Amino acid sequence: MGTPLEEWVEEQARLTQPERIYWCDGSEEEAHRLIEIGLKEEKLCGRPVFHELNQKLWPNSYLHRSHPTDVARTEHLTFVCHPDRETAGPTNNWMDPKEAKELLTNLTKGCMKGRTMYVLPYMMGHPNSPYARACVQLTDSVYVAVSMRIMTRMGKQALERIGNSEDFVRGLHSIGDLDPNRRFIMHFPDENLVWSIGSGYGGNALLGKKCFSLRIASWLGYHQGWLAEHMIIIGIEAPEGDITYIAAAFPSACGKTNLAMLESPLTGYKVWTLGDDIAWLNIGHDGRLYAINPETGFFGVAPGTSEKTNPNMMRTLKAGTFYPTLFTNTALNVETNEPWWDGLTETVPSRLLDWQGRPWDLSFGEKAAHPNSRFTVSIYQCPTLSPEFDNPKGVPISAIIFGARRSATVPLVYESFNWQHGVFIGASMASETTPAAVHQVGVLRRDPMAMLPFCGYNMADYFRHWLEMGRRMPNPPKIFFVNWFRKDESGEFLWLGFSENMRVLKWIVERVKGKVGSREIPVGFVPHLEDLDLEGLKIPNGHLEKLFAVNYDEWQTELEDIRKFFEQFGDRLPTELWQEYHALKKRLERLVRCSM
Ligand code: SAT
Ligand code: MN
Repeated sequence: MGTPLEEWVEEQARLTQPERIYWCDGSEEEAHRLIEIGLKEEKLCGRPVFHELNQKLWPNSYLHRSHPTDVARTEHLTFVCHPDRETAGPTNNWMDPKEAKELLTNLTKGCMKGRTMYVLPYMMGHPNSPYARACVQLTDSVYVAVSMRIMTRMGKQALERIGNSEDFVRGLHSIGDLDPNRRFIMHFPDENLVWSIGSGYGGNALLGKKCFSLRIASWLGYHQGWLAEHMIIIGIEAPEGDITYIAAAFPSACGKTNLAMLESPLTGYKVWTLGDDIAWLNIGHDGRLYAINPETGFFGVAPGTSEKTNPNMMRTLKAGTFYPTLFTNTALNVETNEPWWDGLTETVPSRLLDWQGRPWDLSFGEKAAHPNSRFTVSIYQCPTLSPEFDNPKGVPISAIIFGARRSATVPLVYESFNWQHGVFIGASMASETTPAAVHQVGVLRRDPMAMLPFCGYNMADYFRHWLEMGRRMPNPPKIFFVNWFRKDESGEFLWLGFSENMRVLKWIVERVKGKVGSREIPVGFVPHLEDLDLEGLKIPNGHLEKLFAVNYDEWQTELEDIRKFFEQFGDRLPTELWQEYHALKKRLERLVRCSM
């Protein structure tokens, strides 16, 4: 008899029938070996899994091209398999666990024939952290194995932690035949199990990420009194030297990574990076909210990343040493053997291969790099990495920011009146969709707390859990909302965005410290314009007013849409959210009466 882990691996091997089983130890030698396998042995769509990039300019960097249908998360193929549909809620795809397992078993039978099964033991969170979890993923993709070593703490420590116990999170992954009709990402929250077949794409295949650290972990957090959130974690150092920690939730591909690594244009301010995607939030003994980032890497959107927009990410990407850096579905500059994407350089290189490896020119009508092309890179290479990153306790959070991509309606920044109102703001938020998932891009959809695709249970219960968390904290973090994306009538962005977002962060920090006042408008508290540090900026006349304008008609449409969204939860929706809804409605009505 082996350990529960060994037995589980054997059982999965009997089902998937790999030619060999490779237990990964997370060492550097092994990383080289895995890259070699990807360069020379393992193939995807008839070509090697990795292409070696210019090692002088991009040390330890490799390009990976995915199957052309496998370029983003597939929300319609993602299921949360609770025993009953109600627990999954109206916003998740649901399948009965027994039925789901039957379906998956059929698809998985013999799927690794002739292939290698990689056994990846890894920790989400620092091994010394009381909040960390030990996990094991099985996969037949060397690309996934290398990615997981970048994104998680992989190797011996996880194995030691698991030892003889049954207590580890299980992930079974196979790229299958990459047929989108046989692609499923299934979660079994009560068993700490994720089963994913038919995709090698990040969010579908790196099972420690969205699948475990958000969908399953949110369910664990619901029962255990903590939160698993789609949030960046940053520390903002003020000129006095003190650091304010902030967690901020934005939907995928709305600039989380850029915000997490922002280079401050304001003298004396510095942003420290702790995470760009996922935060686990626990209430500490002192009653404050502490955040850890369970990951150790960035899986970021390449297009738009440049020396101008995110110099710290460019440094991170070029610092490959101990960990390799992967580029997925970017274009390739044939002359220099470098990765390329829109925005990287001012001029388009003369000879490019597109993301599928085809010679590209402007007449193609499609971008050379896929709009959701990505890099996978270790956080330890980030020059702004916070010295607190490996602190097992995490960092105390003073402010929570929700943010979305809204071309109209929503102000640049506002603060909630209190925790309950802040939960309403998060629960009712909406954002224009991006290429991070397979769906129509640019459509407005409700995306509460940026968790719509990632909450592993009924969102009505999730909102109640948020309200409850607030009640347990004597001084909960202040809650803010930001929108960098508001446009004027001609479709031009009203705000500069990128590093200039620091000016908004500064106001938020000063609010937290009680250093500045605010002005009440129907949706919340906004800055007195003179409190926003805009020194050195040339903002066209009238733009600031437009950034904070509250348009009654637009908010009526907004209220209507929120009502419809809330109604689908029926009686399960906490009454507090309806109270906040009606209070907002009243405040907006008062606004029209006053202006009449
Ligand atoms: O889900 S991924 O991790 O692939 C990226 C995202 O959409 O946030
Ligand atoms: Mn994300």
